[in-house]
Formats: sequence, C-alpha cells, structure tokens
Amino acid sequence: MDDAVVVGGRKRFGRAGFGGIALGALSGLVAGACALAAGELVAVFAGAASAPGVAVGEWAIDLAPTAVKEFAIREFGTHDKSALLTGVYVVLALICAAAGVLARRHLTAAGFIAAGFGVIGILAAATRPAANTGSLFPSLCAGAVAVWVLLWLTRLAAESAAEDAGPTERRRFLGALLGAAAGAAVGGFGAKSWIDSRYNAAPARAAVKIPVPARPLPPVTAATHPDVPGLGPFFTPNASFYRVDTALSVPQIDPSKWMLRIRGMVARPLELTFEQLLKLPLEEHDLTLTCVSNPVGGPYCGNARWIGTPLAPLLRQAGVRTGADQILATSSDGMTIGTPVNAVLDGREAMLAVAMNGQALPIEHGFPCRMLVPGLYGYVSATKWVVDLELTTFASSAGYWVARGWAQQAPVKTASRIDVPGDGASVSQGTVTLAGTAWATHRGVAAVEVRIDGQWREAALAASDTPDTWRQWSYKWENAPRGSHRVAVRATDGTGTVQTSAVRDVVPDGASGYHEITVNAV
Ligand SMILES: Nc1nc2c(c(=O)[nH]1)N[C@H]1C(S)=C(S)[C@@H](COP(=O)(O)O)O[C@H]1N2
Ligand SMILES: [Mo]
Repeated sequence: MDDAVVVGGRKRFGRAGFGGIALGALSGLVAGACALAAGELVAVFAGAASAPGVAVGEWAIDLAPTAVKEFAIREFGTHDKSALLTGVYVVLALICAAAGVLARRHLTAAGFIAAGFGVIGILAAATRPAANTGSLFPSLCAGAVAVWVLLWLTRLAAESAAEDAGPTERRRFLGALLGAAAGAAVGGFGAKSWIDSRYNAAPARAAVKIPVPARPLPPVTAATHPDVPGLGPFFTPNASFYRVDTALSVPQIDPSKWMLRIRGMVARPLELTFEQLLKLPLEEHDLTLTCVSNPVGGPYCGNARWIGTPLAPLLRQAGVRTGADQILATSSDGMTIGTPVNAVLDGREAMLAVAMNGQALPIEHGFPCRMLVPGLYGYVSATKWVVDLELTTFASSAGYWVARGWAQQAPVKTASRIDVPGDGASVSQGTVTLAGTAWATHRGVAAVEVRIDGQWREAALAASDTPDTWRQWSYKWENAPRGSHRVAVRATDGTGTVQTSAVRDVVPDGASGYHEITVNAV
C-alpha cells in the first residue's frame, strides 16, 4: 500500500530531492519537539520524573548492562546524567527526522513510529519504581501530539508541494512549521521551568534548622591536612563532593511530608517524621564516603562531617526478628540498597544523616535524610532520600545494584591516591613534594608508602581524625634527578594489612591495585 498523502483526488506528493527531504525531516523534528513539550506540560502536574525524556532516560539507566553504566560513570562521572539525556534526545531527534522523511511517502508507517514513541514513554514511565497512574499521562499526550503534528505538517507540506500550489500554500506550511517549532520551544522550556519551580525542595531546605547535636565533635586539628598546594582539603566542600546516583530528576522532598518507615521482620514497626527525627539524640560524625565504581586513583571519594541520629537504637526499638540479616532501604525514587543488619548493630556509627558539613543535606546528596554506614561502599549503605527500611534477608531480596551483578557484601577496600603532582606533570628537579589521600574506611590508615623508580619509601602521614575518615599524606622527595620517573603509592590499614597490588576492575566489589603516575623532573 502506498499511503502518500492524496490532495484533491490526485497524488500530489511531489517535491523530490533534497529540499523535500529536508522539509520532511524538519516536520518530523518539529513534531517530536511538540510532543516533548506536551509531555513536559503534563508532567507539571504528573511529576517531574514522568516527563517522557526523563522516564525513558531512567529506564535506559535501569536496562543498561553493568558494563555500560560503569563506562558512563567512569567517562562522564557526575555528568553522566547530562550525557545520557543528550543521548536520549539525539536518538529521538534522529528517529523523528527519519519519521518525517518517511511520512512523505508512507504516512501510516510514520504515524505508527510517532505513536510508538508515546508507547515507549508510557512503558518507561510505568516501569519506574515510584510510578502511579498519573505517570503515564505525559507520554500518552506526547504520543498523541507527535502523531497529530506529524500528520498535520505532512499534509500541509504535500499541499505546498503540489503542482498547482501557490505562495499561499507554501506560506501556510512554513508558517505552521515555524509556529509549531516556536510553540514547542516556548511550551517546552516554559513547562520545564514550571516543573523546576514547582518541584523544588530548596526553600523547604533553607528553612530547616538542624539542632545542635547532643554529641558534637571538636573541630579537627589543622594537622589533618598537609599544607601542600594543590592537595584538596581534609573535608570535601558540599559543592565539590562527588555525586553518584540513578536519579535523572533529583527527588525534591518536602520534609514536612517526609516519613521513614522501619518494618518487615521487626516486632514493632515504626514510623518517623522529620520533626520527630530532629528531636532524637543527634550525633556528629566524620565519615569518608566512597563509590564502588571509583577506579584506582579516581575521584569518587569524599570526606564530610555529618549530623544524624544513630540507626542502631531505632532498630532495637523496632525489635529486629531473628533471621533478618538485611536492611533493604528504599528511596523516594525507588532505589533499593541492601545493608547487612550486622554492620549497623556491631557498634559502628551507622546513622540517619540530616546534615553535611554544617548544612542540611544538599538535595543531590539526599535531603532530607540519608543513611550512612562507615566502612561500606555507598551502593550497600548510603541510601539518599531514604523513606523505607525493610528488615529482610539477603536470601529473599536483592538491592538494585546487587541484582545487576555487583557484590552483596562490599566493605571499602584499602586505597590510596597521589593527588599532587598530577600524572604526567613536569616539576623542577631537586625537591619535589608528593601528596595525596588514603582510605581504609572504618579500619583506618596506619602507613602510606611511595614507590619512586622501584624503591618504596615511607610517606609522612597527616594527623588521623578517626578510622572512618581518610588520611592525607605527603612525601618530600629530595634530589629528584632530571628525567621521567614512575611514582606509585600504597597504604597499610589499621589492622596492619598492606593494600593489595592485585589489579581488579570496579565490578563486582571495588577496584584494587596501586595508583601510579609519571612525573617529569626538568
Ligand atoms: N537513592 C539513592 N541513593 C543512593 C544512590 C542512588 O542511586 N540512589 N547511589 C548510591 C551510591 S552508588 C553511592 S556511591 C552514594 C553516593 O552518595 P553521594 O552522591 O552523596 O556522594 O549514594 C548511594 N545512595
Ligand atoms: Mo556508588
């Protein structure tokens, strides 16, 4: 069947060649833009995460094989979200353009492609863990708008390309194309900023007053930081703290509506509002947080002073039933993270944190409340935007990353990093200062050594804060001769175990091996 548009009883679908194809592609693009704009507009009411681009992007994150996700985190790091959304929109644009070209000859097929987009968006939105019926509407409307605009523009294009077409038909088509494009731009960006202001926890966060902790910490001594230019501070500022999560649209939680449930295999399930949480005894705790996806020498590690309430007393209050070995935490956006019950009850300072470096938790770092457990990688301990703690067993349920091939148990491996000078840097021969960071979270760092051209030497350790925090180090390398040198680093943890030299990739339970750089003395 040839379903090219028929105008006035005669097939008029004429304008061949590049011009016609370009206009077809443009029509497809504009139809796609109108669809996205419609989706955003409906998402103003249905929720930011239900917008078609976000829903499809988050779906792609969930479906992507571990290797791809790992690649994205490694290559794009904290910008992996923008990279993904860009990817989603580029693919969408290509297919829209192709559908627009196809529509000139095979309108029905092109219409099905446009409708298919709506269906993919609906499927994506429906499979989001935090989805409800409303989440389906943005993509439903987007699909309908895509089909309608595509048919409309294709018909006007055909009319304008017909043999008896005059300037009126051509003007009508171009006007429609430009008008629809402008409408999509205004509607889309307008809706996006409406969404951003409607779902914005910043004002609520600004109003939160974190009480003075019952157990505050004294300031750390200046000796925790070797005074070496270029070495990051002992506490990582919130703004530069690494961020790793699957949230394309960051959960915006109103603390007055937030509630945490502790349930599952407990004798007395309990519910906690934010107000109640702030009235519990609060403690201050310094803790270094690391991502299992951090490559050797990588940046996904940060150190902060947190305020929160200890989690162990709450678990005891709820009465953990025998046999429960996993706390399966769920965030407001449906992330699940399984933490060993033991790790929370064995005396370490596991907490429900509400403040980071003296401020309410930043929204990207879990406002209003996140879990933290010293000694474990983030993906098995550090649930941001946490709303539910289910006591269960590892045998019966697996958290998000564990279900995707990462280890169920993931204590932080001993790691060390050369931060100064940078890899490949040129330094003046003579005295060269090396400096960096080492962590063996919850075991502490007892020693750091640097290997220069094959020979190990003891580095100077900065003062230790607690075993739960990283430790900075420096080494004055006297008489560094001119030439290229290989410099490696390794740490010994508080139990006396030397960091392993075995090279392992980040999957399944964290990278290992020595960080090694080249230094050129000139
Ligand atoms: N809700 C939620 N919590 C989460 C994650 C997530 O994707 N969603 N990622 C985890 C991972 S893998 C890490 S390493 C830490 C990172 O915390 P940060 O972004 O505050 O540095 O958060 C953990 N908590
Ligand atoms: Mo992570």
